[in-house]
This record gives sequence, C-alpha cells and structure tokens, in this order.
Amino acid sequence: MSSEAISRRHALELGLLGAASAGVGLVGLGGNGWPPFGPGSTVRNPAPGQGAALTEPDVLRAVDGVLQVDLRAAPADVSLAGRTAHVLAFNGSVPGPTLLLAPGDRLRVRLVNDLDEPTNLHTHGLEVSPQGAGDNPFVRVDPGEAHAYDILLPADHPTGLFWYHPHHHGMVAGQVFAGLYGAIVVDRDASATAGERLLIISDTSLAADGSVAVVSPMDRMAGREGDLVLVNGQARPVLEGRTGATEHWRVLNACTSRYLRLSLDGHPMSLNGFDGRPLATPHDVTEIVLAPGNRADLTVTLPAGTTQLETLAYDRGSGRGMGMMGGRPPSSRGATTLAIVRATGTTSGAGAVPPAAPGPGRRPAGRDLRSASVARSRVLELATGMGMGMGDGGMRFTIDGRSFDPERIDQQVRAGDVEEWTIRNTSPMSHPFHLHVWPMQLVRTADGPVTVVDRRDVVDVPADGEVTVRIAFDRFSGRTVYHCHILDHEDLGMMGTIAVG
Ligand SMILES: [Cu+2]
Repeated sequence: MSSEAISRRHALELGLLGAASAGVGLVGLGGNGWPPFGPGSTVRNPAPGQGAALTEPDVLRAVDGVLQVDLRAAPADVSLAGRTAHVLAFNGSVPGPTLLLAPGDRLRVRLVNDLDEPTNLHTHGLEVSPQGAGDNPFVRVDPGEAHAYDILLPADHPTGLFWYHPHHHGMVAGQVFAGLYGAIVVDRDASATAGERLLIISDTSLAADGSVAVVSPMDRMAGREGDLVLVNGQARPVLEGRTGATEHWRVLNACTSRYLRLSLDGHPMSLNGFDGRPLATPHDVTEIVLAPGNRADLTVTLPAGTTQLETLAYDRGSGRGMGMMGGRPPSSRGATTLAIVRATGTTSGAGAVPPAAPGPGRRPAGRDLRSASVARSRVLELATGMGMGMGDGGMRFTIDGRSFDPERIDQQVRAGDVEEWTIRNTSPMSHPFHLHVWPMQLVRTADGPVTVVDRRDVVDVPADGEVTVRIAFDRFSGRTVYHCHILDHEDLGMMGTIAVG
C-alpha cells in the first residue's frame, strides 16, 4: 500500500480528491518494485536488499568522563533496502552514531546544521538541565550555523536506552522521517555492551527517485506512517544467534507516528525496563506496545530455527468524528516483519547467559511517588478540532485549548514539588504524551491503578481516555516543553511549555 493509495482513499471517502491532488505534493510510490511492507504483509522470503545481517550504528564513547562529538545534520545518500535513498542524516548515517555514556559523564555536542532549514537537538529522556546549552528545545540553529550543547548527566542518572533527534517546532516530523535520529545508551560501565543488541526501529517512505516522500496534510493530521519499516536503517535484517542463548535487546521506537506492537512469533520475552528506567520486577510478555519515542529493555532467549520479529496490527484511533479523516482509522495497519531471527546450534550451547542475568547496569527503580505528598494536581486536555490557521481547512491540535506558543508559559511549577497530572484525551485518536527532563510515574491508566513503579517519559493516552501520573520536579529548574510524540501533531501545535523554578 503506498501513501498515495492511502491518501487517495482518504480523499475519495471525503470527495476531496481534486483538492488533495491539487494542493499538496503527493508522491507516487506505486510500481517501484518495493516489497509489500504494508497491511497484511508477512512475507517470509527476503526480497532484494533484505536479509542482510543486522548491523549497528557506530558507537562513540566518552573519554575520561566527556563525550565530545560533532553531529553534522546534512543531506546524504544512503542505501536503504537495496536502493540509494536521498535522506537527511547525522554524520552521513541512518541512524546517526550511538552515543555511549556513563552516569556522571558530560556530553558535549557541536551540532552543525548543513540542512536548508532550521534544526536543533533534543536528548530524549535524559534527566538533564533544560537551560542554556543543555537539553534546550527553544534553541534554533539556522542553516550554515552550529550550536554547542553541553549536557551533564547526574551521577545517579538511570541507565538504559535514550535517543536524540531534532526538535525545532514545525519541522520535527519531517526531519525525523527523513533520517535524523540516533541512540544514546547510558550504562554504568560504558565499555561493556557486549552481548547486547540495539534495535532502532523507524519508518519512512521513498519516492520513485529515492527521495523521501512528501506527505499530504491529511497524512500529517493522522500522523504520517512510512511504507518502509527499518531496523537500524535496514529493511528486514537477520539476527543470527545460538539456539537457547539469552540476549539483551534495547529497542527504540523512532517512528514519527507509528505505534509498534512487537512480537517474536509469540515467544515470551522478559521486559526488564521501559523508557530507560529499569523495572523493579521484570516480567514475561509475548508482545509489547511502544508508542513513538518509547523504548523497551528486553531479555530474549532465542528459539530454535527461524522466527520473525514483527509489529502486529495496532489501531491508534477509532477515527470517529475525525472530520478530515472521514472515519478512517489513522493507523490500523497489518502485521509487518521487522527482522528475521535465526538461531542455530544446540540449546545447551556454551555462551548462553543464565536467564536470571540482569540487564546491564540495572538500577533500582527509585523513589515511589505513589506515597509522596502531592503539592498540586492538574488536568491537561489533549484535543483536536476543526479550526482555522492551517490553510487547508484542517484540524487544530491543542493542549488545554491552545496551540503551541514558545513565548507563553502554560504550567508554572515550584521546584522540588511532586505533582499529580491527569492527562485527558478528548480526541478520537491516541496521543503519546512526552514530558522533557522529569520522568512521569504511572499512577492510573485505563486498566486501573498501577501497582508497580513504572516511570516513563512517553505515556500513551488512548482516544477518549486518560492517564494519571506523578512527577517529582526536583533536581532541575528551567523552562522546557511537553507534547504529543506523534511528531506531526507536535508540529501542528499539540505542545505546551512548563517553567520550573
Ligand atoms: Cu498526537
């Protein structure tokens, strides 16, 4: 299914085909020889460009507690699924290099903008200062310019998988979709990552000439989803291992809008941590849902033979009352194979790690905010509605009735307070809510009270649903943002500012 076909179907349902075709740069993807990655696709035979061994991005390590790195954002030609793709990349690779840090380290990034539009950098999930040269989403780096970030990780920073991507309002979805993202691994021993796999899952769509597809306003409102789902920039790579071996997988959903519902052909996987925060009690799952931005720390015992790591169909919105969406769910795509896992040898093979082995660098889950005294409770309302201002008769994406304004302070919080936030979604599609700097501890979801310590930086708020979290606004003060991590929704205004101090 090409994005053109989807867009045309949207349009046909709405009788808007003429307007859609005339007004936007729909890019044809049909007939270009792509394998059917779309709905219902569970192709087992590798097509050209697939079936290569999984590779991982280059790893840049801190030296003497400092990781000094130049990240150059620029157009690049890379090989995707056996074709040359014209993408945007950090240092010429998709994903960008992996930044490996230990708690207490200092990350000094010189971001060089060789794009033809503004950009900046966000260190997603890191518990670091949002001020000045820190993880500051208000920084704007214009074309031809550079910005020096200087980010200090606290000595007790949680260990796990985090990531970086541009955060310049209005351009985030396009830049991430085009290839600008990379992993940050925080580990107590920044040299010991052997026996682990990093799986960065992303999606994009390419036009027939290899350029990144231009998406329609309707695709932006739904949240664009690519036809190509990639693991470390590869289409359907192969993970080779030994039968019965226990592997540690760190998985990132770097997709612009796509939810991942991961399954290893139904085999159990142990969930050790979420969003870079270890769980106090790892537990077995047969599938795990990652909203855009989420990460999972998994332990996997490799089943004999060949299995598929898939993302299963997931409906992130009923589409009811969607106006421009015409009643079509924004996402209910079929299963897609992400990678092939091929295990050989015997289950008693040497080298297998005992299943009880903890994930690397595990830390206690930290202070349980359910027993903290709450200084203030707030309700934030995520909403969509018909509105003016987009120039295409489209929808407004708001928090508390307002679109993003970087000059405004939407939430003023006293430093040191614990607050309880109920995030309410009155719209007919899911919105993954992301707060920078301070993690959110789940208190109540649609399933009822949360009985374990579960801290996240992206909390999915289902359509017509709400989630209650507690947040300790300690350690850092300053101004930053919270927003929907369907990056098109963020660009369309579903973002607010918070000032702590
Ligand atoms: Cu959203």
